[in-house]
Parts: sequence; structure tokens; C-alpha cells
Amino acid sequence: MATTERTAEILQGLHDAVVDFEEDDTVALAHAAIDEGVDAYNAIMNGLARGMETVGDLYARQEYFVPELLLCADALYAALDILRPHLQIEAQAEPRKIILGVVEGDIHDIGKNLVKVMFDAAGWEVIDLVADVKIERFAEEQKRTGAQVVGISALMTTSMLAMPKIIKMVKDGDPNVRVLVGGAPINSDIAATYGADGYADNAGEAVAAAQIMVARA
Ligand code: B1M
Repeated sequence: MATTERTAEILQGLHDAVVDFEEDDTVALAHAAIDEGVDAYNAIMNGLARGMETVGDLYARQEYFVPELLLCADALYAALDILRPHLQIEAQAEPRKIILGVVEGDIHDIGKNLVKVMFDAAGWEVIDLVADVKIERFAEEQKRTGAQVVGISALMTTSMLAMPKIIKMVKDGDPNVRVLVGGAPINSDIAATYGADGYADNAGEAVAAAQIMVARA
């Protein structure tokens, strides 16, 4: 079991390797995390995802541009593949289904993919519509699959405007279906204004929020 200092070193290493788009390093550190008993959830959220947040700041400051973003994403995904099978999240007693997708016009899917990993690990069946999803498809897929929850992600202030339309379509189809929203420009006030049943700030909270929503339904 890694000491507190070693755990912090591995998490910081994962963060730095994502920022420096050093895929070999993210892979080596992901293996080290597993071998040395660092919790996979901690490594994903406080190493990889935190690294991608720093990348976002570098992009905002115009120190990084689109090619760097893509290389950082590659480094993140390489480590995520190694860590994913080791995630331990309390599984559901009853099987649950969630539709997940990023709204139309928006191809930012890293956050949604982290959300998917957490739901998979918690034993949910995830119907992943991927990104740039046409607004009608969320309601169509919910109807087809009978999913209890529809999860919608948006990363842009422009694309998030599709959310209320999607939520209305889903609720018109079945008012008992629960809708969870998330993504960097969203907060709980916006979620409530849009008519969503819940909001989650990050991937881990998304599972907890969905479980509460379904339990209350
Ligand atoms: Co671009 N991008 N991007 N981008 N990109 C943003 C979003 C932007 C804020 C950057 C900026 O200007 N500062 C800005 C949007 C501005 C706005 O709001 N209007 C922007 C822009 C403008 C663009 C382009 C237009 C750039 C261009 O081409 N000129 C273009 C848009 C293309 C399109 O979508 N049509 C574009 C393209 C790209 C890349 C392809 C290069 C790449 C995406 C790669 C990919 O996803 N496959 C990219 C990236 C990487 C970013 C930033 C830098 C980082 C996003 C990210 O991956 N974060 C981003 C800046 C930022 O967000 N600060 C930016 C890490 C990820 C782990 O966090 O996605 O927030 P996040 O997810 C979190 C939570 O939000 C939450 O959990 C996740 C994990 O904890 N969460 C949920 C997310 N979804 C959830 C759903 C839930 C619950 C929680 O329930 C269902």
C-alpha cells in the first residue's frame, strides 16, 4: 500500500503527464498506482481529470492550442484504460440503465466518458450515444431501452442551450424518467431552470446523484 506521500507523488505525476502529453508516463504511473494500491478512482479524478482541468486553463491562456489538447486527451485515455478495470464503486442491487450523450453541436466527450466509466463501474447498463447527439435521439433511445435515467453533457455555453429541449422531449415521453445534466458551463441553478432532476459537478457525483434520483422516483 502506497504511503500518503507516494500516493500524492503518483497523483501529481499523472496530472503532470497529462499536462505534458507524456503518454508513456501516464501509462507507467497508472500501472504504478495499481501495483502500489492507490485507489483507481482517486487516480482518475485527482490525477487524470485534474490534469485535464489544468490543460483547460492553459488553453484559456492561449498557451495550448487544439493539437496539444488532443495529445493530452490521448495521454489521459491511455491511463484510463489501465485504471478502469480496477474501479470499485458500490454496485446497485437492481440493474439500472442510463442513456448518456453530449448534446448536438458539441464534440467534447472526455468528461462524458469519465461519467460513463463511473456508471459502468457501479454496475449500471450505459447506453452511450457518444457526442454531437441529435436532440430527438435522447428521448427516442430512452423509449427504446426503458432507461430510468437520461444523462446529458454539454461543454459549451452555445451547445448547452439544447438541454431544455431535450429534457422536455424526454419528459413528454415519460414524466417518470429522471434527467441528470452536467458539464463545465452547467450548475445546479441552470439545471433546475432547464427542468432537469439533478446536476452533478463531476463523474463520481454523477453516479451518486442518479442513484438518489432513481430511489426517489
Ligand atoms: Co474545446 N472548448 N473546443 N476542445 N475545450 C472548451 C469547452 C472551451 C471552454 C475552451 C475555452 O475557450 N476556454 C471552449 C467553449 C467556450 C464556450 O463555452 N462557448 C471550447 C471551444 C470554443 C472549442 C472549439 C470551438 C475550438 C475551435 O475549434 N476553435 C471546438 C468545438 C468543437 C465542437 O464541439 N463543435 C473545440 C474543440 C476541442 C477539442 C476537440 C480540441 C478538445 C475536445 C476533445 C474531446 O473531448 N474529445 C477540446 C477540449 C479538450 C477543451 C477543454 C480545454 C477541456 C475539456 C475537457 O476535456 N475537460 C475545454 C476547456 C474547459 O472546459 N475548461 C474546452 C476535462 C473533463 C474531465 O472535464 O468535460 O468538464 P469536463 O467534465 C467533468 C465535469 O464537467 C463533469 O464530470 C466530468 C469529470 O469529472 N461532467 C458531467 C461532464 N459531463 C457530465 C455529465 C453529467 C454529470 C457530470 O451527467 C450526465
